Order: sequence, then structure tokens, then C-alpha cells
Amino acid sequence: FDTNPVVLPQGGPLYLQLKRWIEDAIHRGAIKPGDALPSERDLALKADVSRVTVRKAVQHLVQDGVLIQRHGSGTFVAPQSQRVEQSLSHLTSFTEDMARRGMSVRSEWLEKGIYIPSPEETVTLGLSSGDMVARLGRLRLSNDVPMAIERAALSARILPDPQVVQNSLYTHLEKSGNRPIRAIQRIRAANLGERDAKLLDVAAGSASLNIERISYLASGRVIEFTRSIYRGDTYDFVAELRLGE
Ligand code: 16G
Repeated sequence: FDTNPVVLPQGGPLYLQLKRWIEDAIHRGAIKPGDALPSERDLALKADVSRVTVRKAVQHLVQDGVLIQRHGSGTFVAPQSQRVEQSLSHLTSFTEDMARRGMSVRSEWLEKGIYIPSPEETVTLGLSSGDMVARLGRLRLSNDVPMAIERAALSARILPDPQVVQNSLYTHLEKSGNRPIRAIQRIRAANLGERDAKLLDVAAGSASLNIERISYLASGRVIEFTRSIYRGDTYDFVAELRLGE
């Protein structure tokens, strides 16, 4: 980090001048992704502004996702976000999508077991009375960056022992002859609550894309009902559109 005094770019309110200066310092590489920001007191002294001004500039940069605040340990430059372009026209799995890009895949399990289905699961999965549901909840990471929280529900008749799924759900379904061949996907914008934001390592209130996927077997039967919360700063969903179709 520069030891020189901070020379603020002129114009506009002081906190915006300081905000711009911090952004420039990041672009110049003077402060790198993952680096700690100097303390509020040090910045105020160097830039010759009040601590209130520093706090305001930092708050805005946290809201923009440029800085991250960790309770007790300070303020850091956000790790460079890896944006992923995801086609909306192919029925692929997270594991396949990441492997194709040469990125590593890892999951942290949040939930894995057999449960009494919710009314929504019963209807969506077409369960009969007495049927149970297998739930797989995972935090999905690629290159060790948390990308999405995924909660899948399948009939326990299809997946009686969810413990057998270690890595890819679709690979497991493929092996048992239950790979979906079609899906309906609904994408909705949302803001992350505190718990999900923590899992995804972003500030509470950050943007997310909430995706619901209902997948079908060739027979027309629903096989999977999955709700996913994708980080808004890591995904571009891309679809090809054709005239008149
Ligand atoms: C994708 C699917 C999800 C599916 C998962 C299987 C979206 C929005 N969701 O993440 O529905 O369960 O892939 O991945 O694309 P896996 O085979 O790696 O477990």
C-alpha cells in the first residue's frame, strides 16, 4: 500500500473523492484483491479527511462489492470475481459446466437425507401419499470460490439413499438410467439474506439470481425439483434468440 499521502481527485463530495481514489488504487494494483485496507484512522490521517468521510466512502464501496467487511478482522479488497457465461439452451450439470472451463468443482453439504415432503414437493414431483423425498443441499464452489447454493429434491423412490451422491448428482442419475433430458428453468432476481450471503462470501443484500429447475425424464415424469441461488456477480446467463420461433 502507498506510503505517500493520499492526493484526492478533485470534484464532488469528499467521500466520493476518496471512493474514487480507493478505486484507482485498486486498478493501479497499489492495493490488490484480498489485501486489507488501511485502518479508518490511517486513511483519515493520510487523506486529511474525517473518519466519518472514510466510513462513508468504505460503506459505498462495500455496497458496490469492491470491498468486503469481515467482522473483527477489518476491510479487504474483494477477490476478483470470476464471471461465468452459462448457456440457457443446454441441460447440463454444474460439474460438467465447470469441468468444460477447466475449473475445479467442490461442494459443501448443507443437507442430505430423506424427509417427509412439503406440499410443494409432493405436487411438483408428483409424489403419491406416503412417498418420501430425498433432499440434497449444497454450497457449490468452483476454484474454491462459492458460486451457488443448490437445494435439490427428488423422489426417494429414485434416490432411496442420498448418501451415495458424493459429487455429481447428474452423473449418479445417468448411471441409474434417470438422467433428465428436458427442464423448465425460471430465473428471478433477488437480494441475499444474511445467512445465504455469508455462505456465498458476499455482503448481505448483494444481488442473486434465484433459479428453479424442474427436470423431466424421457417418459415425461418429473425427476428433479431444484432451487438454486446463484451469486449475481459471477454469472451471465446467455440465450440465443431466433426470429419468429
Ligand atoms: C445445475 C442445475 C441443478 C442440478 C445440478 C446438478 C442450474 C441452475 N441448476 O447446477 O438443477 O441439480 O446442476 O449438478 O443449472 P451436479 O451433477 O454437478 O451435481
